[in-house]
Amino acid sequence: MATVRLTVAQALVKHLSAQFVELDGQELPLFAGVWAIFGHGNVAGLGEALHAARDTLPTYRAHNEQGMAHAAIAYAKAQGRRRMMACTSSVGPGAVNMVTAAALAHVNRLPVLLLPGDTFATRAPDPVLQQVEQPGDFTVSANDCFRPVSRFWDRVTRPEQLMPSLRRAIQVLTDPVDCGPVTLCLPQDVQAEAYDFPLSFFAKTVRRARRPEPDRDELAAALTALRGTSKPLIVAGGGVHYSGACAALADFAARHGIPVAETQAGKGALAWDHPCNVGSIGVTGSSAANALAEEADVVLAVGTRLADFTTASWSVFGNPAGRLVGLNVAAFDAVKGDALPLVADAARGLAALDGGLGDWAAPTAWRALAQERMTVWNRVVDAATADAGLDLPTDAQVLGAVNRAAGEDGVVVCAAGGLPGELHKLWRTARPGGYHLEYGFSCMGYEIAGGLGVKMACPDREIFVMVGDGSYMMMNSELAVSVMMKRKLVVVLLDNRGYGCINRLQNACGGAPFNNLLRDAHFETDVLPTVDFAAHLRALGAVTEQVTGVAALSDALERAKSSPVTYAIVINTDPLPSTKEGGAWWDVPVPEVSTRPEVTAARARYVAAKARQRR
Ligand SMILES: Cc1ncc(C[n+]2csc(CCOP(=O)(O)OP(=O)(O)O)c2C)c(N)n1
Ligand SMILES: [Mg+2]
Repeated sequence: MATVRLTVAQALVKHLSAQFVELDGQELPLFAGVWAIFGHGNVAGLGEALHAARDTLPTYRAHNEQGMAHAAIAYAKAQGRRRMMACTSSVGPGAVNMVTAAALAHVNRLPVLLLPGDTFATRAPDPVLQQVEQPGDFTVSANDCFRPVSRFWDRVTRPEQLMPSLRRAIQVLTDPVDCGPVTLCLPQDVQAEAYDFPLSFFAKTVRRARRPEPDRDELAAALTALRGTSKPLIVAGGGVHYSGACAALADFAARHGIPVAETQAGKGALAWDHPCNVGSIGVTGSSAANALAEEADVVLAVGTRLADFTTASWSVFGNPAGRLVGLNVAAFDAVKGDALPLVADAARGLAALDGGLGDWAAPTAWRALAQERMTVWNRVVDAATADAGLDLPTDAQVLGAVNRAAGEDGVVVCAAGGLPGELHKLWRTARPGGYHLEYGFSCMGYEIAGGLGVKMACPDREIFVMVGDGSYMMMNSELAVSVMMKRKLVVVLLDNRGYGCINRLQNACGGAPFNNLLRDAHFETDVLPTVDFAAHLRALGAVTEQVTGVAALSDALERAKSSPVTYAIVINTDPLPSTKEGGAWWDVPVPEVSTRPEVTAARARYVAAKARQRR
């Protein structure tokens, strides 16, 4: 057997470099790069290997391990999970900084290869700097924190373990069902250890996405359910995008006259003005989609996790005789809500349903009702997103200006705060990929780092990162990376001086204004200090301006678009209003007893709403 003597780190890098993916007839490297922050746990081993391979597998330097992992995850999402990145950290704090990002990737079913350094396999110098010593179990290290948030986890304690471990890692990362974060922990001594690896381990491999076909019996049952319906509704989730099924879904819906509602991850599957698009569904849904969901007798859920924001905590589907059909590549998701499962790739499943339905179409009255309701909703969107000339505009008015500036090709990126709800309701997406929301984990601090990853995946599209003051404060350091790497972002920072959405939620639950807006938090200065976000953004390297009002914002956005470099605009907004129209209940338990009458009243509303929850 022909072999080559390499360190574990060198073999790992060589194996990753040999992985390719076929995309639109083109062969491209599966791994677009490796994000790295070095420390003693990876600089000598992996650092040396990455340096040698830097022409084929580029290494990128970040400022925060969580941030770099966000960038990698956003890259994979924007690539429809077809291409991805790896992230390497040192042992200890650098490693556990990536745990939050691992959880984010796990929730969103997005591939990322995490390569945290680990403490010595030999244990010779223990305890090493940054080692978490577990007196009762010497096999435990800080990296065990990744176990519950990894789809595959391993620790490579001997060189030859690398081979089965990496093969499984790549399988998970490229598997439509298992897809999620993979953590391979690399003890720092093992990284540097050499072994005679078989040459076959480094043979070029080209992968194509696996597309499971539906089972014949499941398909028959789904077709029976659909043919018997008079009020069908499709819920489009992220799986539609990952399957590349957006155009197929648009055609399917049009041919069979079925209205389509979109989840956060699914938004943009159909153009906003496609005749079948009835907007978003759920807690942050359009009045049109939610009213249709209330009546629908069959809901075809395509590629969705059916998270609580989509199902309004299982209160949005109101028809007692209604039935879900779960078209999903993962059986785990396909059976949620007691659905009739149709386990398949979304595109293949839709094609099979299309063939089986023939020229069956939903009754015209139902289609007309959907369009009428959508006309009403479109007027709501127009009104909510129009400039009202306020010095402290609403989030909706700000996003209206950004949406107009973004045009058909711009991409909006966001993750947490009041914005995701407003964006889900109101943003008009012209084509797939234009709406990039991380709303599975809704992780504050994803926005800027995520925007960077999206820009790396879509260099020709203008990226509009919309971020609240709170989320910006949580993590902003990768902005400097976007400047350094000339990956231009347009950042719009909405400063409402606090956690506006949680303040509103607190209020809705009867709580006193407390610890959310900065003015309601503990401070000991005579005057509440303000944060100069424009100065901060400028310090990180962005061309920055502060504007007042939406008209000035629109002008600034034009300057931002013509800028070759990362451009940030700070605008003060009103923390209190949000779009009242549309939306649905969200299960957030209110205290059963309280001395506050507002809480008691909110509890009564809660109990009434809870009664509508489907069990
Ligand atoms: C990492 C993280 N911590 C806490 C939360 C809970 N949370 C959700 S939104 C939010 C406030 C966000 O503030 P900001 O970005 O200013 O947006 P706003 O609510 O003001 O629109 C908080 C604390 C979260 N989603 N993520
Ligand atoms: Mg805020």
